[in-house]
Amino acid sequence: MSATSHHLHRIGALALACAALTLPQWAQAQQQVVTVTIQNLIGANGAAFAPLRVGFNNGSYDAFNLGQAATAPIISVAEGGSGAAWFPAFMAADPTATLGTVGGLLTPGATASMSFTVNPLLNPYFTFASMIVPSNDFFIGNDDPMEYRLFDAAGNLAITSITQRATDVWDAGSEVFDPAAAAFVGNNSLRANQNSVVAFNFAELAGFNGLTTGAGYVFNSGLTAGSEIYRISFAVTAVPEPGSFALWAAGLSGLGLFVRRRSLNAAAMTR
Ligand SMILES: [Ca+2]
Ligand SMILES: [Ca+2]
Repeated sequence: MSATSHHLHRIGALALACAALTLPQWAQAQQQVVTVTIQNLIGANGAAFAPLRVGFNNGSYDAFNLGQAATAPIISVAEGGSGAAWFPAFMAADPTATLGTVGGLLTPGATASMSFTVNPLLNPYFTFASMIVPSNDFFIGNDDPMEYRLFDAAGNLAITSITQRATDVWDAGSEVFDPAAAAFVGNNSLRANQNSVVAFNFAELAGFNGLTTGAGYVFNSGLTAGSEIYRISFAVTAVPEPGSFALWAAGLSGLGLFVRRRSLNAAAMTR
């Protein structure tokens, strides 16, 4: 070993020792693989749902409030089922959140699943949003970003499922009710600004009854206030780890991989 490489080796060992001393709490947490399963509980010929946009997060991103004008990111979900504005806004507010999408168009009775690797201490909260299809600007989602604390303080799964009912359906208040202008069943260029606020509303879905949906069936809302419409279920398996120090050391040499995975995640989000 030359004097120079010996010196570098010493610096490297020192850096690792310092890193171990300053190891942040989140880096010590056991990563969990969370499998999210979604089910459309609505009866045949009822509403479908756009892909579910999800975020495992620190509870800081709040896209909408009951009785207030919807933000642009939640409008993009509610009017078009898109995550193209929601994901960047979420990431800007909470840069270490784990974000993604579950499923495609979820027709009545259908299910879909997706798995995410989540740090339960860094991102204990779960936020979701999905457009109801057909609708002008109806969606499901959590108003309070801290409503669903998926993991407790010890990192254990605290919620196994979330069930949404007809009374949980939101009207974003951004687009006037008009089946002829609704995305996927009408001419989207005809839509008109509603200039209202976020409110509960499932009754207007019956206004689509008799229309042929994009999925090819004749729509019949069939909902009453107590109808269960959607379930999100969670199951976890721990990611095997060789010990937190080894993980941290591997992390130092894997920063390039981390950056590459972040860009892959970003690519996945914009689908
Ligand atoms: Ca809110
Ligand atoms: Ca509306």
